[in-house]
Amino acid sequence: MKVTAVETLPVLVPLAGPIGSALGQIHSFGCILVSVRTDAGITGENLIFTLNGRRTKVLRQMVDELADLVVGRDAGHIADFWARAWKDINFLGHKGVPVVGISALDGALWDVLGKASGLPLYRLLGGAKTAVPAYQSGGLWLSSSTGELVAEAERFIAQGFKAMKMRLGSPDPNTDIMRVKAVRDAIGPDIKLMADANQGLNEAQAIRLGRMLEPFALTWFEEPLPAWDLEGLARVSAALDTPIASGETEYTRYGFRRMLELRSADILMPDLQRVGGVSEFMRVGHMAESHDVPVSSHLFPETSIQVLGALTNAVYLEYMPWFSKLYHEELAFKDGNAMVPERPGWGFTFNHDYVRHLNR
Ligand code: SMN
Ligand code: MG
Repeated sequence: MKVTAVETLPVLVPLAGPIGSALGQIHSFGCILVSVRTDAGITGENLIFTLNGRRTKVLRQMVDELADLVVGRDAGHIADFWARAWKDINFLGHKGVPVVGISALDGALWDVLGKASGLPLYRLLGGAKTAVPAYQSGGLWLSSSTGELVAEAERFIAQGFKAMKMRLGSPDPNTDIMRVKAVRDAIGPDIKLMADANQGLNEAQAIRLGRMLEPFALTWFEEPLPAWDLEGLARVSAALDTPIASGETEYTRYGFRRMLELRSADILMPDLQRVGGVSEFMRVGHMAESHDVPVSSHLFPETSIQVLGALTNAVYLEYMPWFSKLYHEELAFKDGNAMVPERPGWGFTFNHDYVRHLNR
């Protein structure tokens, strides 16, 4: 089966209302829908994006410019594509947009393989579990008042979630603590709670806030420091009892290898579009396994669930509803777990009736 074409379609996916995090305000997502077509009539799909549609065009250009590495080639030679692409991007660099381009094509090729074999990716990748604990991440933003946080947390429990994540980054750390306390008091001790600082702190602030957070039994304290400060992150991890989760802004096996060597984090959370696609997520997942380090996912719940379903050390799926309308299918949940789809490939296909109505 040969690849015949790569198509890229830009769409702007709106949010119902703006939300706030330490990364700034978010009102929409500039998405590139990627389709890899083959001479067997099978099409593999994938999605990459930037916040608020800013600089999304460079992502599209990157995928388009990598297309010549797959067109005319065997669609099943994914590792070969990856290795050739890695060499090819050397001049631009092995992080950032070039890696996002590789991720996009890698994931679409895996989707082709799954559809061609009639198997969901988690089975093709080895098959570890049929359900993954999920946490609701689509709320508890910095832009919500404490009252809104409590109401939202209660709504998440009513939806069936047994874990949820809130954002940190109030100008006064005491405000963060007051907000965490309000949510913990509302959800009780049995619901898991994570908190994400989105790289907004320095080392001293992170250790101080982390110590103040210890009584609230967080499942993890996420991205306390800027993504590049892996040594500082290791010191924060060592100073706190609360587990540190990080890695959503890290690239490839080389970035995660360094995190593992330094013991930067207790939980790694690769992002499918930054890590290097399905191939590299699995390499990182297995490398983490060899260090007895658990992994979670970052965004992209519809696709990430297939890689988590193939890793015995996968602990949580981040559930974020941002892109759910782009697909025909919906994630299914049971007892707070997301069920790994048994449909071929990703098990999720773009709904072009919806996509058609979105702005470009
Ligand atoms: C996050 C990522 C991207 C945009 C907003 C918030 C956050 C998360 O870091 O982990 O979901
Ligand atoms: Mg995060």
